[in-house]
Amino acid sequence: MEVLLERVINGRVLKAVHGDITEEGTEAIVNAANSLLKHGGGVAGAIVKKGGKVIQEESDRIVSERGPVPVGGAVYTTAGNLKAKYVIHAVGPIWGEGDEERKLRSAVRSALKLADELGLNSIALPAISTGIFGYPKREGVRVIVDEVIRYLEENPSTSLKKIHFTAIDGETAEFFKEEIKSLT
Ligand code: AR6
Repeated sequence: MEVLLERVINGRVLKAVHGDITEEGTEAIVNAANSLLKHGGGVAGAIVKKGGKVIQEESDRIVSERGPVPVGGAVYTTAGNLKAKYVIHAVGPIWGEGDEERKLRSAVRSALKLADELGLNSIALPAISTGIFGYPKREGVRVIVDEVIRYLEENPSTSLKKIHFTAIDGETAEFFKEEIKSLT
């Protein structure tokens, strides 16, 4: 885990982190999930592999009780063996399905809202949709960081004090760094 950049914006600490999100010590980590919460590859696969099958079991229960999670929505489970207390499963769009930016913004916002409802102090987000779901990386990162900033501006009483943008691949981590650096 390497912190590439750290900045304080509006009293909130934002960090660009190069590393595995399953190693994060934040209270919640966000998963880049699909609507059925079938955690296959990418971030989702890593979370279930390291966190244990309880995460998939809780996810299955949620979908069987409430139905699929809509694109742009988020739900949470416990985090099994991970350091985090919660996994917030956010469903981003698949590139090509249409209206992708709005849906990606909505997925980010849904995750932050849930974190607030849980009263959490810290959260780590991956570059939702920019892996298996094919959202162009540079653009996806811009949208994710921008939506977090908007959320913080619109919700000054948020419990969130620390937000990590965590990417396992160097290129995406650099994009997060550049985006945070460019914030005014
Ligand atoms: N830590 C941090 N970042 C990671 C990690 C990790 N352990 N693993 C991958 N990334 P993806 P999506 C980066 O594919 O595009 C799954 O099958 C990766 O390099 O995890 O939203 C789900 O079940 C990329 O930049 O998410 C869904 O079906 C970013 O995280 C589908 O994939 C997101 O990549 C979701 O696809």
